[in-house]
Amino acid sequence: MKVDIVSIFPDYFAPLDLSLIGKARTTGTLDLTVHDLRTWTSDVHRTVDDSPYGGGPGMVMRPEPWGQALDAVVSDGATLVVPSPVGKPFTQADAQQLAGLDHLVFACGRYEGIDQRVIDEARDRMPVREVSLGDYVLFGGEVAVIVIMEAITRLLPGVLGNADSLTEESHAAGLLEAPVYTKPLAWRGREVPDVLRSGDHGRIARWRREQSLLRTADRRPDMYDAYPPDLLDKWDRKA
Ligand code: 6GU
Repeated sequence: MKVDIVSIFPDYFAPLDLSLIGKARTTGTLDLTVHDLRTWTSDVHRTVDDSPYGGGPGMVMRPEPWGQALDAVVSDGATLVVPSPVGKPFTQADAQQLAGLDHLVFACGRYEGIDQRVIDEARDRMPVREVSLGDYVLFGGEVAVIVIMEAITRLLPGVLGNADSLTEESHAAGLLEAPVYTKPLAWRGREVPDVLRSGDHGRIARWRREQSLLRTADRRPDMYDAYPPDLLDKWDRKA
């Protein structure tokens, strides 16, 4: 997969050299380039922002550098992703869809956002996804792009060592996962639940399923209510 990120703070993306994203880049699974938006300014101050038409606080990103940047990095078949607090909520389903594409371009806005005409013009030329991470406001799209790239990269073929992780995850989709434990058996007076040491794989699966349902009902009633009833079995109805 090819990825281009355009930002006025390229240094924000240093973490993308690390860990499994770094490895995906080294092995060639991920071809990722970070671009400085100011590359596409022409004035001596390399200006990217100006005051909003209609008044109000803050600054808006001017369209000219963005137009030139997108002209330079967008290919035929690219999808533009614009992280924004006014975007649609970014979900695991979005991560799966984006992970199946050949070329993603991320446009990182700062200040009060990017001049709307940039997004409107891009929509005439390519698929555009404005996505939000949640109902809070960040300084800019940079950290959101790192989050989105983590969600996508772990879905790329060969990135996760244990293919079972993704299979189990999709099996449990729509519910929160059960709690997990490792050694030692007893720690600060707390023991690992007996069932997990029983060796009874049926009982263990049933216990995890019940914990998932209880956790989801308690912490994410919205998710619990949206869970498709046909995915509940006769045992689940007790939870
Ligand atoms: Cl994707 N961007 C910004 N700037 N703020 C956000 C966000 C994204 N998601 C939640 N808040």
